[in-house]
Amino acid sequence: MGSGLVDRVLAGDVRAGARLMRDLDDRLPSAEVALRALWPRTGRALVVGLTGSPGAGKSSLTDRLIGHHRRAGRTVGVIAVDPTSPFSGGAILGDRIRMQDHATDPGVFIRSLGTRGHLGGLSRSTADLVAVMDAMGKDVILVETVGVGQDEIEIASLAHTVVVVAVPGMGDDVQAIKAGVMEIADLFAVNKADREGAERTVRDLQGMLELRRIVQPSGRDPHHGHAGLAEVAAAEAGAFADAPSEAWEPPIVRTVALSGQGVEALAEAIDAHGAHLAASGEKARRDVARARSAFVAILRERLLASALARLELELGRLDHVAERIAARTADPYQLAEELAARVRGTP
Ligand SMILES: Nc1nc2c(ncn2[C@@H]2O[C@H](COP(=O)(O)OP(=O)(O)OP(=O)(O)O)[C@@H](O)[C@H]2O)c(=O)[nH]1
Ligand SMILES: [Mg+2]
Repeated sequence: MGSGLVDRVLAGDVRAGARLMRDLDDRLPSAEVALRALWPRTGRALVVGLTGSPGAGKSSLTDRLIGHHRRAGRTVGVIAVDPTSPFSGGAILGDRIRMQDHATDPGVFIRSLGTRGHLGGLSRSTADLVAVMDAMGKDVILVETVGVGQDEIEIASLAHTVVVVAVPGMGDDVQAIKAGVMEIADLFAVNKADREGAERTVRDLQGMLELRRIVQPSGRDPHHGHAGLAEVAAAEAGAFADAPSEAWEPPIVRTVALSGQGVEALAEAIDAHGAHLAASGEKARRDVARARSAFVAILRERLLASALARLELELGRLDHVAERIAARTADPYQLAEELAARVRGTP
């Protein structure tokens, strides 16, 4: 493959992009080399994450948003993450069908991604796909993740803008929306607003946002968790010079993805958030936070792979070692420390 593939990806060649994604999925060393060559040419795309409970309408909204961006002349990449699926990098899931209208549009590139069994987890493999689509020249990358487990929180370290999709009738106490999800939301879409209970859902969300304001009176954006370090880095880069009032109030937009009602308002709110990011210096901060978590994910995968290889070499298969640990004939703390020391090169 070599540099030919890299050049074709940079030229936006769909088949080259798909090929590279497959190779990444198969963990081919050549794919990693290609990613390295692409890296300096990435960082241009705006990454928008959509998360929400299963069936909330994320794919339907994504489909509508694709239409919006295409009409505005922007190219779009879509990554539909299905953490329950073993398939990776292939466009085989139902989402593809839901976004069928755009399947033949060369300005739209859609991939589904399963993450089961990957050492680096969701963030690592999704970040790789984002990088490839970015290198392909996609202006906007929409990442759909089902709101289960940690994945929905992880989307915050991957996206510039996080849209949380809520639906009416999720229960009578403050929804099934967890505190962590409230914190990562830059915008709320109350989808299926054609259904009963939408106003109630909007009021619940308003109440939760009000609480959040009281808990965080400074209006500091809690996005990305590790604000401290990233903020320092952004400040050093001069991005934060004096932007004291960069507080962003997450808007709540009612949508009916089926009819398209409210989708323009949602798209405008997403654009407004993008403009806010740029004007406030927050974009630079989030870019640093994204780079940070991507780097840590790569590092974690690397170190873990080295440690496990070492383990196999010296102590036998992981399953066997686990059996010994379970039988209390081996000590997990001591084993882990010894392996870590060896990986560090300081036995
Ligand atoms: N009544 C109503 N139904 C909707 C609306 N939006 C989506 N749906 C329906 O809800 C179902 C789920 O929509 P999807 O777009 O697949 O939802 P999703 O969040 O992507 O689902 P998963 O990816 O499986 O978690 C489909 O049958 C849609 O037709 C809406 O605004 N109103
Ligand atoms: Mg979906």
